[in-house]
Amino acid sequence: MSNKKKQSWLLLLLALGLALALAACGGGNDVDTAGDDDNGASSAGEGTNYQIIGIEPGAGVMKATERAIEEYGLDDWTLVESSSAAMGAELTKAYENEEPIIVTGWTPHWKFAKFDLKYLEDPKGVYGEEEKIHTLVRKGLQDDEPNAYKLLDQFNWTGDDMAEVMVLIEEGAAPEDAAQQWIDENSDKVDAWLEGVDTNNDGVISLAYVAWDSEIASTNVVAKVLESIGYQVELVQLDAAPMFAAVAEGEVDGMVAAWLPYTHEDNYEEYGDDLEDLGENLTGAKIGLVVPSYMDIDSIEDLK
Ligand code: PBE
Repeated sequence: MSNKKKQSWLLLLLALGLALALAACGGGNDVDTAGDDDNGASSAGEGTNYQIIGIEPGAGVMKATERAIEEYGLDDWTLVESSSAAMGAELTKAYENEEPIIVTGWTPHWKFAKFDLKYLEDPKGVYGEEEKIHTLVRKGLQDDEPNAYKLLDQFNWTGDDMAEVMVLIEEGAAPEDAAQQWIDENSDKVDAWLEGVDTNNDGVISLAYVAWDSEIASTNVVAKVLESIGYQVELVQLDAAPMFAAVAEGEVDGMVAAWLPYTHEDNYEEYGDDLEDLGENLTGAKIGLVVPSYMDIDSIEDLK
């Protein structure tokens, strides 16, 4: 090798070494939005007071989170009971201030349209996999109200459809107005649900739901369509288990809010034999722990 060549090799090595040294120092200066120290895991705990912001007790995602705390050994952490609306408000406040927060989350949900968020990886599979939302009706509905039954059976849409209604509500629309707007803008889909359905009815149909943002959206859309074919509709707001019980006991006609096979597995096991499952109305749903993307943790295991 010529001297000149040797020199340029040396220079290259020096430059490489300098770059590596700089990178090593620079790491510590990164803005750590998840907390004060460099370790994303413990800083997430300190930044959030070791609290996971939950929703209504009885929701499947709450039960799954209690299991996650146990299975991942998150002894320092507490799951805070709250409501879906309060969880959304806390997430919004934290996000606007770029503060760390961990919530029990699910898709479809307006929060993913509004914020840059991520699910924490769940290597133990505590939260299950892809969920489907099913329509369940009371036994005997088909004989009593064949047109309501047929519409409920034919109701199906996508996660994006549902999220559109949720975003309208989040932005201030009354649920029934958001539902009507979506129906007006998606008449092709609604027409398909009404195929072969006689539109001249005069009965009363009652639907049970829980005040989860996703179910407020779907239940109001179905209610509006039922009204458009002559029914009077009663919406009955309950908790998760009583919602299943109400359909199984025939106290209400149906619900469009059963997340299966994981989220409501225990409710379905308890009440499934006493009701009629009309199958899925939405696929690709999901539950889990959700954090803003600016937090530097990626897995539930990082919380330990
Ligand atoms: N959710 C919304 C419910 C199902 C629909 C995910 C909050 C639950 O966890 O039971």
